[in-house]
Amino acid sequence: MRFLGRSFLAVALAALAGTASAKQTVKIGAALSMTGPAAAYGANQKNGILAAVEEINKSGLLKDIVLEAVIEDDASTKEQGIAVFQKLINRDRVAAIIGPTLSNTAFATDPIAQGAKVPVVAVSNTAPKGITDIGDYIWRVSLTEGQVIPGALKSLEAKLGFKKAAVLYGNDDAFTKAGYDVMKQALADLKIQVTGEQTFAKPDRDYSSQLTTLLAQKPDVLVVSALIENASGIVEQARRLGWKGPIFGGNGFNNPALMKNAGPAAEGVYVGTAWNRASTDEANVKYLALMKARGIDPDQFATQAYVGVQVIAEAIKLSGKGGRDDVKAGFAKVKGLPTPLGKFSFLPNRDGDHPPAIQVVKDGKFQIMQ
Ligand code: 1QQ
Repeated sequence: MRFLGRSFLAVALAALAGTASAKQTVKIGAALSMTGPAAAYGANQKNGILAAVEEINKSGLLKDIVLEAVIEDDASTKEQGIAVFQKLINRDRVAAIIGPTLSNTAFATDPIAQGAKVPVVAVSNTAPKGITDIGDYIWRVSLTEGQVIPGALKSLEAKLGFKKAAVLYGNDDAFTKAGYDVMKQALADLKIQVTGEQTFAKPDRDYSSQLTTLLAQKPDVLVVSALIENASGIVEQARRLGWKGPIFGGNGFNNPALMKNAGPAAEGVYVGTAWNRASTDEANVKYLALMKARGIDPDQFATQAYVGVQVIAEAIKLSGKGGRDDVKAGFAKVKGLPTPLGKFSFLPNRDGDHPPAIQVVKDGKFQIMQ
């Protein structure tokens, strides 16, 4: 009897194990800049992805489908980005790829995914032109500089009343150049006079000659398109040269490394952002609590990466299956999804659509401008 009881238990356990193995694992790849000049973004993006995957698996949203994140380092370079995409596509056979971190890398990697019919979700590429144009497998959660900067500069001009702007931008990166194009057009549309323009390159660490020239032309605002490693140094050196006025940065500035590296010099830096961290929407409040419980103080990049996973999960839910074409078909059906970025939908060109905001560095922290 006792023996029988035991074997009954064994059968019951085996049946349970059988149920467990009926679960299907769907892999989501991510190509993130964990090293190189964009490493400060990648670390935050990884936090967002891991939190979302765990949360979705726990919620039972996808019933028998379990998500698994496969995160690789794109090293902030095109070459490593390509190698990582090939691995995720051919070896890991992921259902979708989040990333790569930089637009500069995406222009090289995304054609590979498009060719292999693997959906990509850009969560931090903001170069307006050319990303989703790569093809119908390329989708984007991150708002472009074109969706954020003109409105942000308009609100700031209304608040601060500037008439003359000096512009500094990186000329060796697809994002910093595209951001500059948007800034230039937005300033022209607002009839703000550009007193001068200067450039730098990613390896540069001394911007004093460019800044000295720009500041001598007596602008009212300094407008900068830079990745974070350059942004912090530019802000710090501008203040050291005596600039007390406002600094307006593009998306590259949306990183707490700005305050960490530039310290008090970062006070009064304004940045257009895709994430209103102060939003009292239920999805944002829940997200903030979740990240707090994980010991993470999220930034915009963590939040966009979190939403990237949410969007993929929603697409799988809407398709009922987790194959590559199921995910792609599901994206087209995502409408008004509640996310920490606000209600999220895709536009007909596969770019993301949700409300932007403006943040300013105050008391060592990003604060949403009301
Ligand atoms: C891009 C960006 C960077 C600031 C992202 C990390 O927006 O490369 O498009």
